[in-house]
Amino acid sequence: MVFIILMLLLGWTQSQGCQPYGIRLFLGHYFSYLRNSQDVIRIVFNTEQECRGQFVLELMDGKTDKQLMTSQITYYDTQLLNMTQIYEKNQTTHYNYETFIHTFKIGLSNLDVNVSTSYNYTIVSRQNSITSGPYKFDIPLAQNEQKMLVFGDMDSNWVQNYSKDTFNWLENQVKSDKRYDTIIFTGDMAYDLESNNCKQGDNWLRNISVFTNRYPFMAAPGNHDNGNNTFYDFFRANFGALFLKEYNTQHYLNDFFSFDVGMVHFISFNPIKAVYHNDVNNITHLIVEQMRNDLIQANYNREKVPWIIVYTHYPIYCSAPNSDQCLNNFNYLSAFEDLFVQYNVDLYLSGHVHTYQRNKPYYKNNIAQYQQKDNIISKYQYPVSIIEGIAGTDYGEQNETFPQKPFIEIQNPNHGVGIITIKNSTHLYYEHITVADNKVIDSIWINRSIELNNKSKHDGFEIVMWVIFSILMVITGVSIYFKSNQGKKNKNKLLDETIKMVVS
Ligand SMILES: *[C@@H]1O[C@H](CO)[C@@H](O)[C@H](O)[C@H]1NC(C)=O
Ligand SMILES: *[C@@H]1O[C@H](CO)[C@@H](O)[C@H](O)[C@H]1NC(C)=O
Ligand SMILES: *[C@@H]1O[C@H](CO)[C@@H](O)[C@H](O)[C@H]1NC(C)=O
Ligand SMILES: *[C@@H]1O[C@H](CO)[C@@H](O)[C@H](O)[C@H]1NC(C)=O
Ligand SMILES: *[C@@H]1O[C@H](CO)[C@@H](O)[C@H](O)[C@H]1NC(C)=O
Ligand SMILES: *[C@@H]1O[C@H](CO)[C@@H](O)[C@H](O)[C@H]1NC(C)=O
Ligand SMILES: *[C@@H]1O[C@H](CO)[C@@H](O)[C@H](O)[C@H]1NC(C)=O
Ligand SMILES: *[C@@H]1O[C@H](CO)[C@@H](O)[C@H](O)[C@H]1NC(C)=O
Ligand SMILES: *[C@@H]1O[C@H](CO)[C@@H](O)[C@H](O)[C@H]1NC(C)=O
Ligand SMILES: *[C@@H]1O[C@H](CO)[C@@H](O)[C@H](O)[C@H]1NC(C)=O
Ligand SMILES: *[C@@H]1O[C@H](CO)[C@@H](O)[C@H](O)[C@H]1NC(C)=O
Ligand SMILES: CC(=O)N[C@H]1CO[C@H](CO)[C@@H](O)[C@@H]1O
Repeated sequence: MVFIILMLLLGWTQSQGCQPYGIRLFLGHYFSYLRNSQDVIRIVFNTEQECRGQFVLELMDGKTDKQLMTSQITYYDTQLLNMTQIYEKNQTTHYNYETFIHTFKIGLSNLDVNVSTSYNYTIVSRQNSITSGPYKFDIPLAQNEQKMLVFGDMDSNWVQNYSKDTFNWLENQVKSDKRYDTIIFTGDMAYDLESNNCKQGDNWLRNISVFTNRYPFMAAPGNHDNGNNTFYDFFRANFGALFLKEYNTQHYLNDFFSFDVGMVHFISFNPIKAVYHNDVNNITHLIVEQMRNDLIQANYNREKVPWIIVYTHYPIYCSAPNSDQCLNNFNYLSAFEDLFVQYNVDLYLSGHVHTYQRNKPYYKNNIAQYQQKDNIISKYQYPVSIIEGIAGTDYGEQNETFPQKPFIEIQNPNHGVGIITIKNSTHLYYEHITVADNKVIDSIWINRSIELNNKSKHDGFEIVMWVIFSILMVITGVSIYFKSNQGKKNKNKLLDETIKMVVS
């Protein structure tokens, strides 16, 4: 009898411990410059116990309703985030928290985008009766129109229920099968991810699943995401989409990534050291160089991918009282500002200040040239900048209207989210919605029918880049030719390394 109860109990804890939670999608390296066709969509979830290797994904073609496959897809791994161990030797902070993160990557060999870009997926355990799903994802490939959600500064503390309307609004988007190609999250979640022995972050994962199991969640790191040791352990383990391992050094924590969604090249960067003025290890210039190289490539690709949108947690022009960053970010981030102008960035999105705020194009703390007719902005020399930091959080200022500044076009303190619609290669539509009443309270068209800054200005630099690139390609070609006898493994490695060199 006791034995049976024990067995039942064991069975119960095992199946509870293997219940997937925090199901979330990310865009894979197919969308970055690596263009890795083995890594198109990532499906990630957590379990309390290890449950290694015990899941399979069932994929259904959204159009034909046909089951495609039950397999391990192109990549399947289970990784332990052991916060107990990370802080084991820390004198001030101790954790007792472990979670297991399961990642599936789906490649193009498994998805025939010529047939459909909509798929249903179900997570199935091979060892007990657990299934989770069906959920749905869309592959963002459509060339005619893309839509992205933009929001940030959001928790799931239901003390004051400040994010509840946002959760409900997002849940409704999923229920009514609205298509968004991705979520651009402008940083700061859960307040904070590692608080309460990481329970805060763990609950957040469980909570956001209602919309992240449907829309890829591409998060910029915020200051509240950096953890007790400022190493972003929880953030990077759970949300580290498109980070490249080789850049993850002691001081430089993959503070940059970029990807293309349809007609937009998105760039996310983390200038936390610059804006808090404590870049003791001098890493900001590395991010500047990485962004410069990225923007050069993006501009070569501009005919295919005409829009460039930069997002981060930190605004350059904001108006929170007594805020060093609102006063000085145009100085701290001036090297980035220069790049935005030089390489014609169209839109700059951030969070951090808990508001919705749309700014006039500004540069070096001064009004930049642009034209506006009705709500159409054109001939802008500096990106339009928008703060989306009002998804709802118990932490910090609430429902506050900030002092008016000459750069502010409009601000609104009620909880809300932004929607980007890319109409075509010249027209982008941005709207901000307050989630409690689902009303559009601001909208703007961006017309990028601009003459790009005369390229010849940068020709010298670009020619040098091309020469380096060509030499690399020749070296790669020759090396591959000579090494091809040594087997496929070597070849792939070489190619990989070349790609890394070029991308860096
Ligand atoms: C996909 O899942 C949704 C529910 O999430 C369901 O309504 C739909 O019929 C499913 N489609 C296919 C092709 O399985
Ligand atoms: C996590 O780390 C702690 C401390 O080093 C260790 O006792 C524990 O066994 C680890 N957990 C797992 C699942 O490996
Ligand atoms: C994080 O560190 C601070 C001190 O820097 C400490 O006060 C706080 O209790 C720590 N948090 C946790 C969850 O241990
Ligand atoms: C889709 O079609 C294009 C041309 O129409 C072809 O080049 C490509 O290989 C096809 N993709 C797949 C996955 O079949
Ligand atoms: C928050 O929402 C929960 C669940 O709907 C409710 O029980 C609670 O009273 C709400 N709290 C506040 C402060 O409104
Ligand atoms: C220990 O935690 C404190 C904050 O509580 C942090 O400042 C320090 O960097 C941590 N040390 C290590 C080795 O993680
Ligand atoms: C940071 O690095 C850059 C580039 O190597 C160098 O020019 C600069 O002097 C360094 N700054 C500091 C404070 O070390
Ligand atoms: C914020 O203030 C506005 C008007 O002042 C009010 O309508 C709205 O309900 C408030 N929102 C919250 C979350 O308190
Ligand atoms: C792009 O979209 C805008 C707004 O819908 C429209 O006015 C314009 O004609 C379109 N341009 C092209 C080339 O289709
Ligand atoms: C967009 O800008 C171009 C160039 O300034 C102009 O010719 C065109 O009329 C504008 N289109 C709209 C819809 O504003
Ligand atoms: C760009 O620069 C070239 C060479 O310096 C010049 O001939 C051309 O007129 C310039 N074009 C524009 C649009 O300024
Ligand atoms: C929407 C949602 O699932 N909210 C949950 C967030 O997490 C807390 C703690 O687990 C729950 O109490 C909420 O119901």
